[in-house]
Amino acid sequence: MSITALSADLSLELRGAVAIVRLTRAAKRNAINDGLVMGLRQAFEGFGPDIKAAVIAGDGSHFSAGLDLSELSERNAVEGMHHSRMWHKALDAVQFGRVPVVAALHGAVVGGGLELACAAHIRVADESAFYALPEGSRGIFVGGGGSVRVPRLVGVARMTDMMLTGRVYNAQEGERAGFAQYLVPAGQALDKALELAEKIALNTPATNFALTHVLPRIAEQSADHGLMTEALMAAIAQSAPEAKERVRAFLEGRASKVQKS
Ligand code: 1HE
Repeated sequence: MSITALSADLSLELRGAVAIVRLTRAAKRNAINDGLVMGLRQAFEGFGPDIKAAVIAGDGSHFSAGLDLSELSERNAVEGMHHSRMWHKALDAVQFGRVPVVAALHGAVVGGGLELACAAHIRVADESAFYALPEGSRGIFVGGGGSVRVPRLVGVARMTDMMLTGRVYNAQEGERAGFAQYLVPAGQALDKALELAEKIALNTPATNFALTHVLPRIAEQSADHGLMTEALMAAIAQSAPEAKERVRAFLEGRASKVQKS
């Protein structure tokens, strides 16, 4: 186990094949400034083949208060577009990097913090979590990919309502709406996220690639193209020696059965 401070506001901890990326700017509620955006991109682009899954979490009492509003004031329109594109590249590095990412959520998951959470592949929230898009009331719009990722998770109508009215979803409502896939007691999000990441790290690389890179593309394709992409990916995955060994292990009674939960 080793923890490296990537900057004053971001750390990387390696636990076997799982990397934990933590926002460490608790005094500012993990508000995301430009340095943090660039640090996140570097962290997620920097994983080598030994890392098989990642967890993203926030120190202190909130996951993230979103964009650091103190950096917003002096930007003109063109700079604003570059700024948004910088977020897009960083959050694409989270979503389309080498490994599946599990977000461990607690407290405020708002604005750009929610956009970051939505770039992960699985979200685990504890009972303190709440979700909002205060951009609406601040007179701005999402700029970190929220208009693409949030509706895919919870639908256009919910996002529109959140931004028009400032509606806040609590942890239970957020899980029902689809923000989080797991809801756990307060203080347990990181442990649960790690448990899931350790499981994910044992999947074959082809399976994890298919789920993080191919499935979201299939979801954007026409049914005809999607089925063709699925056939290609299925053939690649099943031809891998690890896949053949796993199937053989099941047939020979050496692998676990699917258990009722
Ligand atoms: C901040 C930020 C921030 C806190 N930028 N400094 N996001 C928002 O509109 C959410 C704004 N924040 C909040 O509503 C609240 O801070 C929280 C609900 C998240 C937490 O409340 P609380 O009572 O625990 O903390 P606090 O006392 O409000 O804040 C503690 C410090 O963090 C304080 O600074 P201090 O020097 O006075 O101690 C706050 O100013 C600072 N702080 N949030 C800068 N966001 C890619 S586009 C995305 C667009 C957006 O994300 S817009 C939504 C921005």
